[in-house]
Amino acid sequence: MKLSVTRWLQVSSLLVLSLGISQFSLAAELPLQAQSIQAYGRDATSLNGEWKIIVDPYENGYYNYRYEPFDQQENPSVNAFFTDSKQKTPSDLIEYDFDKADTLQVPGDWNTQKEKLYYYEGSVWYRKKFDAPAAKKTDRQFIYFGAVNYRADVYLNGKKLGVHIGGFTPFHYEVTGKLKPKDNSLIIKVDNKRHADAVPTLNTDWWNYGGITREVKLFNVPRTFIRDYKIALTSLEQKTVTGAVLLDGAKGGEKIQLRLPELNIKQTLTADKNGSASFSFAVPDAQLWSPETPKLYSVQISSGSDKLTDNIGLRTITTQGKQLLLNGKPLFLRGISVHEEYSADGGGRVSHAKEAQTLLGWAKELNANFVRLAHYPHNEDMVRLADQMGLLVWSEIPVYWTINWKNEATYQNAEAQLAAMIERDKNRAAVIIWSLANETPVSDVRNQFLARLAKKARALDNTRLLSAAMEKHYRSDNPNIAVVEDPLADLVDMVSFNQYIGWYDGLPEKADRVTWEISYNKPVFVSEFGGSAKQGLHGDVNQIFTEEFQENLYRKTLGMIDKIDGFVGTSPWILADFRSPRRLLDGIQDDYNRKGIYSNEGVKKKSFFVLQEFYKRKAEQSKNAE
Ligand code: GCB
Repeated sequence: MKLSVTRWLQVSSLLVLSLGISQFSLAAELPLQAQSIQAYGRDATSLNGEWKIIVDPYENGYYNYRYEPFDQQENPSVNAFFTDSKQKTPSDLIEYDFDKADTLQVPGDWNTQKEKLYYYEGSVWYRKKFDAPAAKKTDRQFIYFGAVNYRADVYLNGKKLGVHIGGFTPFHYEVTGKLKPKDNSLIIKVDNKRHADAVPTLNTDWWNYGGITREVKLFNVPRTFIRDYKIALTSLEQKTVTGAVLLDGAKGGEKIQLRLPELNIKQTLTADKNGSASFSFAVPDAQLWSPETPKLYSVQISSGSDKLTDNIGLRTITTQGKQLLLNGKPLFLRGISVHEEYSADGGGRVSHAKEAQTLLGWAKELNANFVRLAHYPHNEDMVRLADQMGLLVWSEIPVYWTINWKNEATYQNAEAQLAAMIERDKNRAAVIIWSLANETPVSDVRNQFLARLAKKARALDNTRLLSAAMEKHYRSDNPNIAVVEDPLADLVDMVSFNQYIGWYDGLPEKADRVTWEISYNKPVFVSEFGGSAKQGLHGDVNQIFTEEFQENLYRKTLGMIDKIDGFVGTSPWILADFRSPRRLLDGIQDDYNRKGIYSNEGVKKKSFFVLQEFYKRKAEQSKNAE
């Protein structure tokens, strides 16, 4: 994909012409919950901390005994948990009491906070009581959730705000006029049951951590506020920065100030009747963002009494034939795949920035310049830290293995997750690749599903590359020639595939014999390879699960993939051991996928040093080529 400002403007103006709206109005097509709101930099009241919880496997607080949802009845029973009822007289029959209930920390998964919830898949009710923060009469209020896995039914003061589906993306509700000065009751039924039609589906190789896994906050904004903005370097040759700001509550004509002080940019924009204003300016002296110099510029946007600030990197990512180009220069991705799990000391899902920092620090030690954030959008801290630390990012949605391709609701769900991921992270220079799917079996319905998703992704963001982790097969006339051939490869910018020669496919020696035929004129990326080792278990190179076996597998695989024509990098599987219900071998796995080059406690295995050395060499080669 070649990118230029003309192309970007063409797409925007095409939309303006055909839909009569600005590029930002695209979001209006999405379900409300997926509409973007930039909340990271806002002053907010945190609703994190201790929440009351009731574990409710039969969803007794949700359904009556005829299995009808309480929240769809005109006069819901006091035994509907969202009513948060208390006895008024001693004879009242109320069969729950949040005040007497147990507690959990938010953000956090429930599985690792309470032993009895380790394997739990079902509903847990969460309740937080809070006083409304001081606000002006004209202010509007929003409640924002970083992520809840998987379904959240949200109630405020006995009224339903909505339902959100999808465990890894943010959502929010406007609660203007719905808050009381004191003692508000925010109740969420969190349900992490797996479903065949869901995204992800029933079968995954990671732990299904339930709970309010990311932050919850409440913020005030003026009646007309800065809802969203997009800013990117769209022409390397002209050093043009292009973007737009979207005001919510605008009538048109409002002024918006945009500043990048370090670059002496000071612009006054005027919102159109949809609240949107676009801009474009040249930054001839800007230092471009790269892993070696992750320069971020402060961006200040203000309108009326509203103000937002961010730190933004400027760079381009393009391809030319089989080359990947960052700021026009060939790029080799020294990567590692990462799950959003920090399970040292018994923990689980990453819930705080310091854990994200630890994981990314481990990647830096490896000489990595790239992380594949598998297999779902990670928390915003992770991506923002990558921006600061100089780690390029592959971000993906949990369209994993055997999604129900035929179901329109499954498609809509995947699309909403894709849109929410793109909308949240579209201003992060570190993110260079949106990935659509992982190891999905080729079929017509799957191809159509993913083609729709690809189209959507390009409509939402044409400044980044698309990819997907595909699979290989062997040529029928020669078992030593591996081929990547998938209609999906035509839709993406970088041909990526996972392969496990030496683990699920023969012994590591097999890598000495296999050669690769990949006939697309696109960069080639090996999105996974690896094998398991229990840290501290030593033996012969042919003894499975030893560090020596894994080390040898890394040596052999790196030797093999380095010869692939168009090879632009790899993200071996995986940074650290992570929990999976599919890994049941006692004494070795103990609920962990052991393919980490670090143990889950952060101890390096022998394979780490093989990869570290390989990346050191690659970094030197890249430097010498400049
Ligand atoms: C894969 C999957 C990844 C698994 C890994 C494994 O191909 O993409 O999610 O965890 O293999 O360890 O089997």
